[in-house]
Amino acid sequence: MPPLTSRPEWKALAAHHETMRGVHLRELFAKDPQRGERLVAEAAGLYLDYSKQRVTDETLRLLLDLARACGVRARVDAMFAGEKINVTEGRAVLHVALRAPRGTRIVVDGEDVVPGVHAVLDRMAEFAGRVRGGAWTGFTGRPIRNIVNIGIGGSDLGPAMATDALRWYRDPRLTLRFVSNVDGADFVAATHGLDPAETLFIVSSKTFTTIETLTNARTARAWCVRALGDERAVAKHFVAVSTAESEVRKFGIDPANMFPFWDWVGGRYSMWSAIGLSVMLAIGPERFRELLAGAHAMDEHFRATPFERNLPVVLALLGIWYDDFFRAETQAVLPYSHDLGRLPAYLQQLDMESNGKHVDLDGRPVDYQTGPVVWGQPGTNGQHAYFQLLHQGTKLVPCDFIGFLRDLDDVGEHHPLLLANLFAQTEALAFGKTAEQVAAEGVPAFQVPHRTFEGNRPSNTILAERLTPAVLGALVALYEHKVFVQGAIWRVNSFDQWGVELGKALATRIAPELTARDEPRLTHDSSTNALIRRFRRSASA
Ligand code: G6Q
Repeated sequence: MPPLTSRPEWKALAAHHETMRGVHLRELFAKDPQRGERLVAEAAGLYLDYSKQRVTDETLRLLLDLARACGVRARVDAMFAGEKINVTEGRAVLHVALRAPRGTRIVVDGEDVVPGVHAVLDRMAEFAGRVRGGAWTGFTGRPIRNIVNIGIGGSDLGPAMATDALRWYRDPRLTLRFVSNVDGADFVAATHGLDPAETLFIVSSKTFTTIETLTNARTARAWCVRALGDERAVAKHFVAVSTAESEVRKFGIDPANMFPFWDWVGGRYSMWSAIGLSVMLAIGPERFRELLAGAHAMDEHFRATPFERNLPVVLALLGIWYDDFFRAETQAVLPYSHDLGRLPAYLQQLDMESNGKHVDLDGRPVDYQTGPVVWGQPGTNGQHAYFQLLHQGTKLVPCDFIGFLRDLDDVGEHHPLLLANLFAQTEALAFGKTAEQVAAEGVPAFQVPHRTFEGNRPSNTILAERLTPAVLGALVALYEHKVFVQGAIWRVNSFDQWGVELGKALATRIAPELTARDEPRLTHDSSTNALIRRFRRSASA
């Protein structure tokens, strides 16, 4: 494979960028009155308007040429075929199998994995039915009213995001809480006001060795046993979700109360597996299956649709256009939906852990930008905070706006106002306001530059009819595949995360140095040594 930046398709894009840098969206819209209806694509209940992007038909053609030249099609086929495309860990990458309908065949190491997926889903459904129906009781015979998921990273962000997003579909009798941080404040806040006799903990950890999760799980066990006065209570108040049965057993949870998944499910791609148990408990098995069906609809669209109409491919290429050619460093995700408040954090992990890589698949350092910094907050709140920089700052920040045509809550006149703000922001970012327009409004001359908006700030608008489980599934799968396509073009392994290892290893070394009775001999740098001593002095004061 030739290095990406020496490919003719890359060079053509670089040359084209020179001609596009100064082109304003005002011009592009003026030249093509149909643009707003032409540069759109639709699939799995999602409508994507990418007309407010700084692209022409030529840009799109060149980007599609790049995708083809980089073998994106073959990479997609390899993923769906269960090939071990996570090369550094020797694993297949099959979150698509987690939402494959019964009867589909996806083979890994000679075994069709789909029946196993459905067997676990059926067990989860049976369990969820018992908990939701009151048949699964706590140690004292009381029904479960509180679910606390203990997990971190991929074993937390997906379910936490999805249970918030699907608030409207949740069983109001169940309280859902999430504990992730090793900061004890998280555990205290999550269990505040809960009755241990009515609380079920789901310990979610692929490896079951993650220090934060095990620390929180031990604290939870002590909290439960202290209140209920009997070790046997653990069997009724703890279930595990993991790939590591022996570790689960070691912790003291009966494997009969364990829901398995598989090493071909990456942590940040796992909310569709048993890691989604808290989601299923919250919204019920049927709605959970709708979530999977929505994701599957996006999988099918991604697998089978020509690239020019393929939502994940189009999103990915637009991202690369800004990231690599305009050198935009970040990507904002702005849901105009309060329930999607945690989506930006979820996508932050999905994107940054997947594509925050500095070497290609062969281990060679890359000489181009890989994944962007992903950030965002729900609208309209952000408008009263950081949108100033989006409109008038010196940085180019491509934005994804996400909204729903219909509201789920009927509480008055909120929804048209919410959508008016979404549409207005994309319009203001794209077209701005010229100095002439500002002056014509009678604004004093000294204020004119301050009140001018240069515009030409690109955004996507993603709309769906309403926020349903299926739409959420499609939306998350859209971003999963977008990240995949970008990783394929950048030739990075989007499925490992070695970058988180060093800090973990150092923390394991430092933790005993903080608590050792005798003064330890510290051999870190002078800064780290001084910080450790400061902690020790404070602890012994
Ligand atoms: C995700 C990462 C990471 C992982 C957590 C939790 O892709 O691998 O966020 O999910 O470190 O790991 P465990 O599930 O093994 O506890």
